[in-house]
Order: sequence, then structure tokens, then C-alpha cells
Amino acid sequence: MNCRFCKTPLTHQIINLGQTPLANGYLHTLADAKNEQRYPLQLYRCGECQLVQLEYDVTPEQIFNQHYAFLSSSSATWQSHCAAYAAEMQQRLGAKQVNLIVEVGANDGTLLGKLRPLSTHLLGIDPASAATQLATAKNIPVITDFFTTGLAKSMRAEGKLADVIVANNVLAHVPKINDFVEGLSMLLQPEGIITVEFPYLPNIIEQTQFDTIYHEHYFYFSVSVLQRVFARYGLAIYDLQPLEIHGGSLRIFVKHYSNASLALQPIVDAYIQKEQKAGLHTIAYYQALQDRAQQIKHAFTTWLQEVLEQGKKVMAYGAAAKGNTFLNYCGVNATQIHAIADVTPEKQGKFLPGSHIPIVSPEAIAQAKPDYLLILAWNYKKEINPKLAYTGAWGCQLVYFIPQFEVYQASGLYVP
Ligand code: JHZ
Repeated sequence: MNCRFCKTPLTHQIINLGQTPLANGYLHTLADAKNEQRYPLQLYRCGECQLVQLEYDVTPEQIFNQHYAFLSSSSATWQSHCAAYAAEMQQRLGAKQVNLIVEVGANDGTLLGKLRPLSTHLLGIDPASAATQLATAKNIPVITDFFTTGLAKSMRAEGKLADVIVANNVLAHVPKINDFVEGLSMLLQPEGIITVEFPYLPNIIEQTQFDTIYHEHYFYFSVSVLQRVFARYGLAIYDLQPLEIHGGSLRIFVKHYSNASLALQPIVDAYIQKEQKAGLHTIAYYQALQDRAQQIKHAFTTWLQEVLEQGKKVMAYGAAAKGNTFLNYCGVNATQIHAIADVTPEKQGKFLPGSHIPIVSPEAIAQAKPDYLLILAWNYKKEINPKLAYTGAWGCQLVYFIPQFEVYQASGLYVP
């Protein structure tokens, strides 16, 4: 396969996670398991432009359709992240007249809802209809479709140009990256701002967050590479902010190069220098990831076997997409972990892809009284640990394997 950006053949493999089903492909019934498809999950780095990407394309239509189960509204941490973003943009925009804010990958409208006071018009674009129906119910105008240059052109033809385009956790999700970024450039007012958020590649590599790798994440970005991608379409990254969300993300701010008010902030160059120094442009930087993932797999499967042999009951918590990469890479099934609890009503009653573990509501935890809860949504540790403190009443322990092995009890952290 060729690099999706520069078309050079991909030859440098970083990690092979085997064949897995789609991470958001929750099964409605166990009978659906017989039709479950698996696809190669292998991460490569382009030797020419350095873009880190998957080697195999599952089509976006297979992933982002009416069955796509992820909803932005399911975490309080994400809700406050969106509120903080709105405050940040309010400050940056100041007294500027904002006529249209477009969010690409708007999902259920959680973020756009918070941006209502900032703009006369809002518009969400997202192909996942179960999510966009929820946005519509909140009176947020949405186009249920993929964002492409075709769509950008027709919006331009109707005189719709955006003052702000928000693209949070969506740039990595679009295999046709050239078409997508060209579309952003077309849709943006000459003076407009694009903001993009994504899990930052050095965190994924250095903290062995291998579970962030799954088919809907076609790309894993650094600043150096993204700067080249945007430059091809007359866009420049002029500022950025590190964020705690999703295990360590970046928010980049982008404008047209031709924008007279483009003030390049030193932090952008500082990040590029840091990436250069760390060796992101060398294959050596990525080489240990496979071994480290293998070590985590070994530690986890050994632990699981030991506690099951002791007769302990293990449940999981947080049916995150990333959890499915983890469980499927580790070869876990529903005889080992009998259920997973999740707050998302749309996921409850379904089964995890691959492992076929049933998803239950969090109320089921108190009934089952497990000895261990394996936390798969580890990125929300600060929200989840206090929420599950009540499980300490029967001595339940909260166990994390990513980014490192940790065990918590209601009484606080201890290392066994
Ligand atoms: P969460 C998502 O990945 C999807 P996922 C997407 N592909 C993306 O790009 C990344 O984010 C960045 C549940 N939960 O958000 C809710 C509880 O049950 O980490 C969710 O099902 N109780 C667009 O799916 C899951 O955990 C809680 O208290 O890996 C979290 O999924 C909390 C906080 C969450 O993302």
C-alpha cells in the first residue's frame, strides 16, 4: 500500500497487532458473531514524508454508519473539555463577528452546543446517523455525511464560508487526507481559524498506548508531519496547546498562509525541534513499541490467569474502542471476563467485538461484586476512580495496564 499523503510505498512497519474486528463494531446479538469480519491491524511509517498510518484500509463507510456507537456526551471529562474549548475560543475571537462555526466530526453535538453563544450560525457535519440524530434533537443543524472537497465546494457555492472550523478527533479518521485538508482550506474564510485535536504521536509511542491503534484511526500525528500536510493546501499551524485528554493530545490552530494576521507562535517551532531531537524521523524511535506491547500482553494475561485460578471474579469497565484493541490483542474472551460495564445506554445490551463480552449498565457491578475491575477507558482515570470508590466496600480493586500497571482501591493507590 502507498502512503495516503505522498503516495510512496509503505515499507517501515512499526507494530503488528494481528487481525482484529472493528473497534466500534459492537455486536447486537451473539448470533452476529458468525458474520464478524477481522482485518489486519498494522502500523507503518512512511519512509518519505514520515506520516505514521495503518497499512490496511477499511472503508470509512464500513465504520462511520448508523451502527457507529461512540458518543461524545458519555464522559463528564469530555463535556468539561468542550466547555474549556468554548472559553478559549471566546477569548481568542474577542469582539470579532462570527457568522458560522462548522464542526467536522460533530458526533452528537456535545461541543457545538457549548459554542452556541459564540456564533450566529452553527453547523455539524458527521456521517454517523445515530450520533447526528442526537445533535438534531438538541436543535443543532447537521449534515449527515462525510466531509469532502465536494461538500466544501457546494457549501462555498451557497456562500457558506466558515469563520471557525473545529476538527476534533476526526483528521486521523479520514483516509483521504489530501481531499479532507483541501476541503478545510476551501471552506475557511480568508481570516478564519481551524482548530484540530488529536492524540499526540510521541505519547502513543513513548507511553506504549498501543490500544489507541485501531482501524478508524488511519493516522497518528506529529507537528512536523502535519505542518507539511497543511502547507500543501496553503494552511499554516501558527499555535498549539498540549492537552491532557485521551492520554495526551495536541490542539493545533491553523490559518491560511496568506492571512495577514498570521502570527507564528514560537511553541510550534519548539515542538518541531523537540520531535527532531527525539528522533521521530528515524525508524529507531519506533522500534521498541512491538516488544513493549508484547510485555504488557504477557503481564496482563499472566495476571488474569493467576487471579482466575484463585477463583476471583473479574469484570471490565468502560467499553471504549481502545479497550477492544487491548482485549483482542491479548486474546481475552467472555469466559475470562464475564461482563463489561459502560454508562452509554446505546452500548448496553450489546457485545464487544472479538471478545464477545456482554456490555452491562454500571448498576450491574454492585450486583456482581467482582474482585477486580479492569479499567479499559484508562484515559478517564480521574473521572472513573472516584465514581467507582463504592466498590471498595466489598474489597474490589481497580486495575489498569495502560499506560502502566496500577491497582487502586477506594482507600487510594497502592502498589501490590
Ligand atoms: P473513550 C474515542 O475512542 C472514539 P474510545 C474516537 N475514535 C476517538 O478518536 C478517540 O475517542 C479519541 C465509557 N465511560 O472516550 C464511555 C464509562 O462507562 O475513551 C465510553 O464508552 N464511565 C472518536 O472509544 C468509554 O468509557 C465513565 O465514567 O477509545 C470511553 O471511551 C467514563 C468517563 C466513560 O474513547
